[in-house]
Amino acid sequence: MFEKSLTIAYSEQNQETALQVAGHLQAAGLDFNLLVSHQDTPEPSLSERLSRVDGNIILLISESFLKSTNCLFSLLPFYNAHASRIFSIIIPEQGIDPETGEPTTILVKFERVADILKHISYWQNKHIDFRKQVRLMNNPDDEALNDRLRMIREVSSDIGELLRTIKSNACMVWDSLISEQYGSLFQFLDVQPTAGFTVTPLVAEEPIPTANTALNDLLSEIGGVQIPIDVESPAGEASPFPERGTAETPPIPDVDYPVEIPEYQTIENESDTTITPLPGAAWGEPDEPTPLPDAEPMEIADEPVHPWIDDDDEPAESGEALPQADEEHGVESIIASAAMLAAQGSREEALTKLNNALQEYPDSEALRFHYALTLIQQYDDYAEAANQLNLLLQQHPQHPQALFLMGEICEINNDLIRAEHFFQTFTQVSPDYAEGWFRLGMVLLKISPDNTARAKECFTNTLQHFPTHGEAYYQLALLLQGEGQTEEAAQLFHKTLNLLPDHPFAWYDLALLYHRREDAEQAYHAYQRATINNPELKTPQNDMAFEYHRAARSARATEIFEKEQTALAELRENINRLEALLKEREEEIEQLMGDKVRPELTVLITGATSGIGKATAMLLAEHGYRLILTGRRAERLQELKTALETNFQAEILTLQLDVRDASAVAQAINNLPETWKVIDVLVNNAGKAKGLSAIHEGSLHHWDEMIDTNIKGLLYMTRAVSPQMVARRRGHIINVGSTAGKETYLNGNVYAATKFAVEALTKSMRIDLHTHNIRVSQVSPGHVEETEFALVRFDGDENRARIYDDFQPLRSSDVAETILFMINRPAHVNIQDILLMGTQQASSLYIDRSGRHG
Ligand code: NDP
Ligand code: 8X3
Repeated sequence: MFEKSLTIAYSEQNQETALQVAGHLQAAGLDFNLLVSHQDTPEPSLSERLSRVDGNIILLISESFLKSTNCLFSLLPFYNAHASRIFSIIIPEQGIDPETGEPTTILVKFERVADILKHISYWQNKHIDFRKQVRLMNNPDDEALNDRLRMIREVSSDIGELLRTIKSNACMVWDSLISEQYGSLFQFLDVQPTAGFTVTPLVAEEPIPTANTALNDLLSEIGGVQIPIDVESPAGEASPFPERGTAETPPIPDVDYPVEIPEYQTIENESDTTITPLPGAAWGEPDEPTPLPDAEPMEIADEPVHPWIDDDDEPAESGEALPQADEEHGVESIIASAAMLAAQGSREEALTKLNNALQEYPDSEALRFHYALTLIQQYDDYAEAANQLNLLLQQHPQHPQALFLMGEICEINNDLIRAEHFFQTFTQVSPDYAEGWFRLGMVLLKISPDNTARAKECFTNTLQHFPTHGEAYYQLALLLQGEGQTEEAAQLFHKTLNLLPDHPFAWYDLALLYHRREDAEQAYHAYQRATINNPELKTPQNDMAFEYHRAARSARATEIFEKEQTALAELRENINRLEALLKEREEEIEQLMGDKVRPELTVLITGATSGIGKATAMLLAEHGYRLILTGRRAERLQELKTALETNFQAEILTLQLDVRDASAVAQAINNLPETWKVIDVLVNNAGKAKGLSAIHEGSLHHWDEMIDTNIKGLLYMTRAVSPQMVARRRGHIINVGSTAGKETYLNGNVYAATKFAVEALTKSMRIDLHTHNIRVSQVSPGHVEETEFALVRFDGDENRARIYDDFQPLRSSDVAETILFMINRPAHVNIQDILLMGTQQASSLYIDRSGRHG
């Protein structure tokens, strides 16, 4: 029987699924609590409520969950702090297909960069729009609103990282979990279900993608081979999901619209970027409302969601043709088995397999592309993926998939000029692919919000190739609105709403347009639809402004009319500021993206509890690196972690570790939490001198301690960390040597021998690893103060340790800066060794001890 507490947390829209999961777990004999988060109630966020519960947590992740501020606020730090007790289940939910407007089952995806970008963009828009609301209300001191804004802002900046975190921790799609009878969950919880526990696999009209079907979707998108899926045959029982198109879909309230929706006329001549005013664009009479056309079943163009979908399994447009059928077959099966390995969680093996195959078939486009894709999907390693795609594009400059993916990577890195270049080239290579035009348009707007002509052309081209692209209509509508072409903008907002009937911002923009025209009745209807689809748009001030007609019928009509007039005047004034706010939106996005271009490299430093290691940790934290700090003194590690988190908001993991213990080292590295497994830089710093005796008088104990720490400790760490660097073809090892590794001095014997060994190992490692794209460097300082080096050498004798009183040696921060310099050189530069001493030190033997000239 399960004894620990367990909590199932979910968004209120997923009540029904939560109860089904609960039923299953109850049948398995588990005890648990249900914790529901309401979307728009001013209640504490889900993470705050979860922080008060003990034990394991099951998160039910759905589209609604990922759109709820209460569910997501502060979830990322909570997840990072409690990853080991969180199991996420991706659950389906009923929603509306944005393209067809039909009810459908929605399953959240965040496998691909594009999927993650969609969520980032949703939250960025939400943030901007909410901010717009707050400004419109002209009430800067409203604490509740400002709090809400702050929450949305934080979610908008965390969402990408949160999705990556969920993906890389314990997480499963619900129907896969059921197919395997919740095995992974029970294993995670470390419980046995009651004897005879069994759950009937889900039966749906169309299978909801499982991990494997999702993988096959991906493979078919990229033209790869399919992996056989072990599907359980349907048991013939009723599906636990509501049927598509039933009452589960919230009814869309009918709102009458006075505007005839004319057909959008696509622009034939590509150079003509103006939108011709369309016939029938007159504003309708409120008294004779014309119904908003139903979302007719649209002819949906056969538009693939990503450019690497390959309908007919033909080679990609770039003309990929493997020299021989045998080789093609070999490459395909390698890609398939690497994908299988990745799906089973063996991502290192998958990457190694692709990497080895690349040595054999260096010219295979498919291999290199899959290698880049795997680096992104499994390791979030955008930098190396970009290197690989660059190589691919050097050989095949028109490879469409590589161009598109490079565009996405550059956009994520806020390198908008290059993103424009790649999407632009992509549209030349694949001019019929609508999404390429759309993405190019969005990037152009980000680069230059005022220069709208080219963006308009792009959105127009999008619609020529994919006439049901609702977002393209919306973007065009915004551009026209910005130019004062309100009639045309209104038509395009309507067109957007024909395709995306739940688009809250199209409704809201329409409401504002009606408001400007003082058409309060229509404004009110549009406002209603906006708030149904995004309740955060509903505010008391907006209510008052938009509800004029209703209020006019009431007894207090005059009073409210006056207030309304004031509100209207304020609203009009604020609408005039909209242009300026939209500009700020770009700055906001830039700022958000700017945060993401912090180095995001993970550096492991041994011996970080004092001296050079500690100074390096402080400097790197200040520069935004993620740090794994090790040493034997746990208390010091904790103090340092707290200080770095507080002062620099750094991400820190500490490992109490004695580098002399080979099995402890291996275990610590193998058991790193999932989000810390990728180590980009290893700084082998832990080391010491013990004693200063002639060789015939030395302490065997001291000799062992120096050899075990300085040589063997460095070797154990390197052996544990370097294989993943080799697999990823990326990494940097920096060994802390010494001037004592260059020349010996009186009684320095064994310490010098260990540092000579470090130098030999540095050179040797470099020879072994340079063909794997790994940098190996050494820093060789002379005397360094602000360390415990001398105190340790003389067994805590403070008098003997006063060796820096009569000259100015290096400071620990000098060595830290040298290490930072080595790390942040461009990828093609490896600093092999830096020998540095204080100005008053010429060599191990010559030191100007005439006083500190510092
Ligand atoms: P410190 O004594 O200040 O720092 C040494 C660090 O190594 C401490 O954090 C200590 O942490 C850690 N350490 C020692 N033994 C172990 C072990 N068995 N397992 C894990 N960590 C260990 O000296 P420095 O900062 O000066 O020394 C850092 C490196 O710089 C050494 O390799 C040293 O040889 C080298 N160096 C020093 C020079 C100097 O003049 N100071 C000059 C040239 C090179 P804990 O005790 O918590 O485990
Ligand atoms: C420390 C410098 O000169 O004390 O490596 O050996 S020295």
